[in-house]
Amino acid sequence: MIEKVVIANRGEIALRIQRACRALGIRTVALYSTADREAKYVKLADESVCIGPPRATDSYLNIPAVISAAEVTDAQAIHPGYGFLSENADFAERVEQSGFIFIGPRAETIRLMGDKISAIKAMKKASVPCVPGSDGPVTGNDKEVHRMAAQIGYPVLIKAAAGGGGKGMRVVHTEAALHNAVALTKSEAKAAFGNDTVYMEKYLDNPRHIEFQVLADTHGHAIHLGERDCSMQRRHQKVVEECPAPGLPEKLRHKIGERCAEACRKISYRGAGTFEFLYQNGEFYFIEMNTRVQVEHPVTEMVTGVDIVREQLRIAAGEKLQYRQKDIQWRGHAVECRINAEDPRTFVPSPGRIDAWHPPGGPGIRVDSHVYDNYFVPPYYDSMIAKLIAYGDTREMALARMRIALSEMIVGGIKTNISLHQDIMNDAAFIKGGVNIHYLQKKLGL
Ligand code: MV4
Repeated sequence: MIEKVVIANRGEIALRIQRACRALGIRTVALYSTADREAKYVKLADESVCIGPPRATDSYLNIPAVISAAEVTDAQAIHPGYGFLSENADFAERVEQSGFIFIGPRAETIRLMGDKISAIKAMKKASVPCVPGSDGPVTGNDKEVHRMAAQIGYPVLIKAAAGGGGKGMRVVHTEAALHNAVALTKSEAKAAFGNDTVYMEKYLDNPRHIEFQVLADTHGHAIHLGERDCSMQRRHQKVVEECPAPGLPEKLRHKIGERCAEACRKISYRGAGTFEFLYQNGEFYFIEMNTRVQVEHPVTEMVTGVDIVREQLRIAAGEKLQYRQKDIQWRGHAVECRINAEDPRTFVPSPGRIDAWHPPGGPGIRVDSHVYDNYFVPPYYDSMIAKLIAYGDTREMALARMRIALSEMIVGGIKTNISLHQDIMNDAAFIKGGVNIHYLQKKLGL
């Protein structure tokens, strides 16, 4: 087994990874910026290394500082968590070149999925259903581009190959608007990602966002852990996630999940991963793959009983998956509310000192958080301060527990979005289940 892991992240996920390490008898090295000097995850780690000043570019994104920390502490592996360096193929490559284990897929796989065109190509080849589209970059003269769009059918969506997570997209409704839309999206993509390659897809106007969790080991085994519905989002920031997706036929879960697991086997995927789909009119359309552990992984853990971070560590150590697909069972329902330090109406971040901290508890309640009484929320990073997860035998029971948990939760001294979550948990369409990706923005009147 790996003996010591560097955790190249902060906040709740640093603590979550640390707990998984401890359960496996692995020692931990916490990395921190000077803004996180007092953090709980730093105090609880076996060792800690300061990697720079508050700004992420000077600390959590500083590749030489992270690798040096692994060297000076004599660690064997680096876990990148989510965000920061987690999907940086150059980082993964340099970690392995420096003789450490990168706890994630091979650099080559991260690169394959980072380019959305090559990701779609690989998935199409592996029989994962994709959105009708250009099957490659949009090139050629206007006439050829017009023909392509007519073939796909308007409206079409122009997307940056290096994009993802919402940046670099443009909907086009008519042939007249096509030329300018392609030119504009290209120039935006060039500015944002240093790559002006774009591709075209049929625009789906009212989809749900449903993603499948997979695990793959280095012995050719891959399984899926079913899906999560992440449709409740605002400006590409997820607000509520749940497992399973309300109303999804069980047969369809097994069919799409097995396609994802088979795709993992075909590309020799390693570790945990997520296949992102749009789901509309009973059909799944692959859009992107995430090659990291995700914020919302706990809802899958609650329903399947699989510790996803533990499996990441075991896979990285070269062990075989300890589950076969037939061992995976989905029991009950889990919902996650992302608790952010922000104004619940304007969404403006609200950093500062938390002068009262009363997390909820009781049966079926899980709180993943790095916060403690008198914790100072730094202004430099993401505003998420806790993930509140409620489990129940049924969706109704999970939602009932979530409402009670939200009513118990007290976070003093800063603004939070707890009241927004209370509003969502009492929203008739949400309670019914199956709202689409535009629902929250419409509800908020935006
Ligand atoms: C789409 C789409 C509709 N049709 N692709 C947004 C982020 C990026 N990951 C993909 N995205 C979308 N791709 C087609 N062909 C709508 C979105 C989209 C979206 C997707 C998932 C979650 C939230 C979203 C919010 C707006 C648009």
